[in-house]
Amino acid sequence: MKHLNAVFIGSIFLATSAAAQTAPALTTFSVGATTVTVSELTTGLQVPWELVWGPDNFIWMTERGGRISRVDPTSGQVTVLTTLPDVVTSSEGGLLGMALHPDFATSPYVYVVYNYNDNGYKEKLVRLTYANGTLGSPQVLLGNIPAVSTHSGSRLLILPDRTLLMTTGDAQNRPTAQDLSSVNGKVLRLNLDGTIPADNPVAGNPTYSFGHRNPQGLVRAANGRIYSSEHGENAEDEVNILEPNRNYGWPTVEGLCNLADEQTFCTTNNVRQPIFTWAPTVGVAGLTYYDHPAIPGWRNSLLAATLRGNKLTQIPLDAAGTTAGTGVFTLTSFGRLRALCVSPQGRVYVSTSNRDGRATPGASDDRILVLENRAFIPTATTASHRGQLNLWPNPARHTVTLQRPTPTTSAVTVNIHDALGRQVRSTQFGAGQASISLPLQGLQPGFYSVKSDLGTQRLVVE
Ligand SMILES: [Ca+2]
Repeated sequence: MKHLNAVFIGSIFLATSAAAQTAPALTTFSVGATTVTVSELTTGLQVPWELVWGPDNFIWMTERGGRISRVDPTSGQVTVLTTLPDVVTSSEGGLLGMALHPDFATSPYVYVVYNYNDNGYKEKLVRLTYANGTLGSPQVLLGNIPAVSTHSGSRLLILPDRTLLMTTGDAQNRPTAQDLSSVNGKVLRLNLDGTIPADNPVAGNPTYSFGHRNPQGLVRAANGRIYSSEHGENAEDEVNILEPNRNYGWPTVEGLCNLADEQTFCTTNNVRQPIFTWAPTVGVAGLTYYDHPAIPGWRNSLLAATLRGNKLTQIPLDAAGTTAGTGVFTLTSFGRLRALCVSPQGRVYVSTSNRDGRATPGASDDRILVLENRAFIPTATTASHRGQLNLWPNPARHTVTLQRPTPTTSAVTVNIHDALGRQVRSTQFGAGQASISLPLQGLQPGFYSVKSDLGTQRLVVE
């Protein structure tokens, strides 16, 4: 723990002292009235597959060959944490997605998905433990997943209820996507110890949603909705809103339910159509959500990295998050783009994928690019916005989870007031606690204020 504390104390200093990137601009582009500057953070990488903004304010990165590193977002320096010895790369396979435990200070676990050999090519979900600057103690949470060198899915996302979503591909065995006895072609939902949550859609089954081909983007937005991007075959790539137990149509349906046989299947099976498609396909990979004042024209938007399309797509959302507007394409001169993450300062980090065997790499490939508004000056309002409580779900029905950005150092009271200002609930974070669940039974549907040391936030009870 001593080392971890040192990391976190260091990170607090970094977060408050980090100035704008000073690397030379490679190019700029406009988002409305904002000039976004693109610069290089790190070069000489080998197929960075996942970028995660960590609780230490470093970028945690996987590279497909098996390396996991922390990248300093100011200097770009790469510190290797481990190289997993049993990763087997093959075409699109290797070390893929990663997620960090939300209570990292007390549960220093890193979840990764990778391909390996065991009587054939397989895929597994492994939990690693971070200690003393390295990752070790591998624990397989879900193994022996059928795999081939393509269509392995493998994005990970931990939800505020402490369950883990994991996308899987159809491993080129198309019927598995509709077969609930197969873990392929799914979005799976697991507890953080690998067991199946008691409230999964089908008892004893890890399936959260099905009918997927090769989903490789996964993000939860501030509105509480979960979005996933998915590689189509030829005609259409997709962005879906994931809902429990919904069918996304593959292999009968690709993209929208717009062909005659698709329409029949969609009607019969209540298929959830994508909210956004690229036609023809562009090889959509990483997906993130942007809602920072640094680039106002990107607020409440999804950002998608595309491989074959060689571009970043901004997908604006409506207030409810259920409808996508017209896509805006940018960052078109850096080749294949695979992974991305957003910093609390509103910078977007995007990794190239020009050494994956499907492009002619430049001398500095692969690299992490920084996209930022260098004229943005954080205000007290935006600074406190970063330190808000995360309320999930919101709207909430039975229970709301209150999540702090960092654990408390001493007990902190949280009060909930109704629209007339009357206090209707009170609870406490204990010292060292970052997350609590609050039952909402007995509260009328409507708007409430959640008041804590982190300010006042609105909660909708439905
Ligand atoms: Ca279609």
